[in-house]
Amino acid sequence: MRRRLAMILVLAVVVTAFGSIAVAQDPVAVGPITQRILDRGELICGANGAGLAGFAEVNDAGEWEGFDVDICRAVAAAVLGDASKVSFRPLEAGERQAAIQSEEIDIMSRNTTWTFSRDVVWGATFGPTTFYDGQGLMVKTESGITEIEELEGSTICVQSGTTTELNLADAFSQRGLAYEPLVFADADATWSAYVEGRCDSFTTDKSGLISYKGTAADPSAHNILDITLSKEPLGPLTPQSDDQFADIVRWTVYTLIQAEEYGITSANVEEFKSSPVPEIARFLGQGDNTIGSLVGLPNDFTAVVIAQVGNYGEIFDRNLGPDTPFKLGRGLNDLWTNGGLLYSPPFR
Ligand SMILES: N[C@@H](CCC(=O)N[C@@H](CS)C(=O)NCC(=O)O)C(=O)O
Repeated sequence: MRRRLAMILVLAVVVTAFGSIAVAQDPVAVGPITQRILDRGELICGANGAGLAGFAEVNDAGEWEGFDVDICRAVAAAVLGDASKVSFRPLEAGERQAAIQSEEIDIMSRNTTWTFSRDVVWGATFGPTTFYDGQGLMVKTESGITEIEELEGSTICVQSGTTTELNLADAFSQRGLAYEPLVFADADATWSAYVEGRCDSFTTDKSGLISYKGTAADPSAHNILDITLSKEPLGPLTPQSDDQFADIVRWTVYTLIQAEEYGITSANVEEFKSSPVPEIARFLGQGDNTIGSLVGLPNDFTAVVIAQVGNYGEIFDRNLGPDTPFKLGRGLNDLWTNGGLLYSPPFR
């Protein structure tokens, strides 16, 4: 009797052990934010409310487009297999903290600077920087102003709820310069006040200045001073409640960067899928390689993202490159192999 009991016990242990092995081999469970996205069949992305040409705006066909928009589309392609399944929520600068904390959005991709206090106080998880920027100053060309020192005693239009407002105070006090800030809660009012001549200068991220200048009635009437007041690393962020979703966002951005480094584009990704190079087969989740399945996604999510949205360089060129009104150079936003700061950790 005892022996039989012992046998049953041993069997039970073995079954439990195998059972747990079987559980470990089951697909990885997804976290709460990813599950919400899968359930509603749509990613909710916080975007620039006023519209920032080149980064986020609604085009004539009523579709959102731009560099920041494409980052959300890439995440939708990774999670849902469809880059079009995104609903955009316009957010003014001062609405960002509440949007992250209430989790009314799954992700924010909205010219938002990664700072210490936003990271720890907002309860956000920042993904990799997608656009290395810095704050600039714009003046009317007719003013003849070329140096920040010439703005002593001037009025400067600036938006509240931004790093811009804080950096401006630092930059002028460091130089012992007096100025009068004219502060607005929304971007268009800030810009209009400057255009109407209520301010001598308009300040924001240089990407924002280039965007406004590019869409101004007469771009040559505005001059961006040759000075950078701050570091503005812009990128996507998510609520802190789902580490695994934050991983998905992080590695989706790295997918875009790594694809550019390998020369994999939306046009050639199909051919690359049969590449004999082990690290490329692994990156694209081909054969026995496990990539996406480790974060609960289709194993080849990288290939899906690249096919639907393109690599980082394609996204940059499409929205900001030589064929756009902005004609932005890559500068710091180039691959590390070209002297820029874009560097993906290895996919292994
Ligand atoms: N990168 C800065 C500034 C971002 C920002 O909000 N810039 C303004 C001026 S271009 C903007 O986009 N406003 C649009 C809006 O509030 O709807 C930050 O994260 O605070």
